[in-house]
Amino acid sequence: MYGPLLASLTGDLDRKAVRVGDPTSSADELTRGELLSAAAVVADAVEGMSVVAVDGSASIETVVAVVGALMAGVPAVPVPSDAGDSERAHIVGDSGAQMWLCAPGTVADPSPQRHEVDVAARSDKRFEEPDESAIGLIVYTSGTTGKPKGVRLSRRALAASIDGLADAWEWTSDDVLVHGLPLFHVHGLVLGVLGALRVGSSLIHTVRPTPAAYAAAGGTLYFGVPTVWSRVCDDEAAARALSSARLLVSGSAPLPVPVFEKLTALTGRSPVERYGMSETVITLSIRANGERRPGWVGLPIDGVQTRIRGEDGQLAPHDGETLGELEVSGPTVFDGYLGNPDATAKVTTEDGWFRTGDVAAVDADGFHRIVGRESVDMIKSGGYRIGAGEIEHVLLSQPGVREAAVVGAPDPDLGQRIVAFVVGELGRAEDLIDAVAAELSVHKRPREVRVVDELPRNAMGKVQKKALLERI
Ligand code: MCA
Ligand code: AMP
Repeated sequence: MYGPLLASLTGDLDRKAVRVGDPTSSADELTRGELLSAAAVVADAVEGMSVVAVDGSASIETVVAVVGALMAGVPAVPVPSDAGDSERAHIVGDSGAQMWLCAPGTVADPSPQRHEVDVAARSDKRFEEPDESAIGLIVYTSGTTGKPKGVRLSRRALAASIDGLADAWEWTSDDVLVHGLPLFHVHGLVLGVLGALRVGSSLIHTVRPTPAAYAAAGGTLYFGVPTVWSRVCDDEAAARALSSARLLVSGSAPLPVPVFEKLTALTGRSPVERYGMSETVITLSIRANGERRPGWVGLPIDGVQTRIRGEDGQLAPHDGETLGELEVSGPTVFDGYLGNPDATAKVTTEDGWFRTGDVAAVDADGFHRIVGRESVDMIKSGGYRIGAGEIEHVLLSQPGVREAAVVGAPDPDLGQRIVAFVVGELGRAEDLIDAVAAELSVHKRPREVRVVDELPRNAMGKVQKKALLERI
């Protein structure tokens, strides 16, 4: 029904497909034809494998690697480029990846075997795309407790999400997409790379999502997380340079209303907000030709249905006021957590809808407002989803730490900032921060460690995180 995922790569082969690099300096570039031929070499190397890991560094090799795996029909697992030892080992081990795909000299892990992507290599071998029900990507994401889980995304879910956004945003091959988001999550990789390749618009990846790089890139369509847009607003010259863009899109976390307003004032463009999740790829968006209401994330994309369920377990009315957990159904929903049917069952209703864990209201016109997460243990910092439990686990394994509790404190730059409360005999707080960066990933590190005599607990002995948040 959705056709080959990357069909537009095979037409107009001399057209620019992707450029990765700071726009103010030299960059790596590939036309569609070059990308297709370089990716065919990767596809040849991985053909027949069951899963491959891709180093998710912001590089053109990552693009070639993911396209190559998709061409060969082998599910790709993007691995965070800043992942520490345990997180990398967990992702590679849990997914059963049989090969690393990476840029030359970037991955030192002894296993599995490594294929270094050569962007200058060419092959004219062509591959038949598998059925759309085949898994295209497995993206690892955090829960409230435990290690990250592998989210199995079918090629159908990827295609339906991109097509839904193309429809909502009037996104065409005439657009030039610009962003500098990480290439190991849905936002940067699925929407930001596969989206451009499927729609046929050329992509400029700025490596880092800095205001200066965005201003210099000269695109028509820009993606950012709220932290990026807030930083753009702090650099007024850069913000004004975006006035000629067609759409400025924000997602991955709530866009604060003051940032919406300032960006509108500086660029003359109201940002378009959209809402998604690793497990649902993309669910809701403001439409390019529709109302842009600050604090609201718009309507379901084509083919997707939503509903909200109140605390009483009943479906809640769409009156713009009543809050409930958002549930989603449609072709964009994932195919379950890899090897974890219990976790999949917990987020699936009896009639097969996905429970997002986000609290929302829907108005009579179908417009959605995301109010927050049901659990305080799911933190969004700089647009990254981080589970309090995984950080607490690492902190508790450090010498001298007897108790640990992690919260997401409100932060003007990051949305939420990770603050760790610890009880014990401790040396330097920085050692705990470094331990989390080295074991999990740099973006999961606490920004602050507070040593306390005891943690507030209720009668059952459970840590009262709301009381900790009140102390900040
Ligand atoms: C500092 N650094 C450290 C340490 N302290 N490194 C190791 N150990 C330490 N203790 C250094 C790092 O080396 C790195 O340096 C730098 O700090 C990174 O700092 P950080 O503060 O993390 O970077 P930032 O610039 O503040 O990052 C802000 C950001 C980033 C750019 C907005 O958070 C970001 O890229 N967010 C996007 C997240 C995202 O795409 N989420 C999508 C998931 P150096 O700079 O030298 O390397 S959501 C999703 O996919 C759904 C579907 C959706 O809706 O979109
Ligand atoms: P992830 O799994 O990393 O993709 O994170 C998904 C989560 O990001 C969602 O469950 C929401 O909590 C949050 N999120 C994504 N987009 C938005 C948005 N536009 N507004 C509010 N929250 C968002």
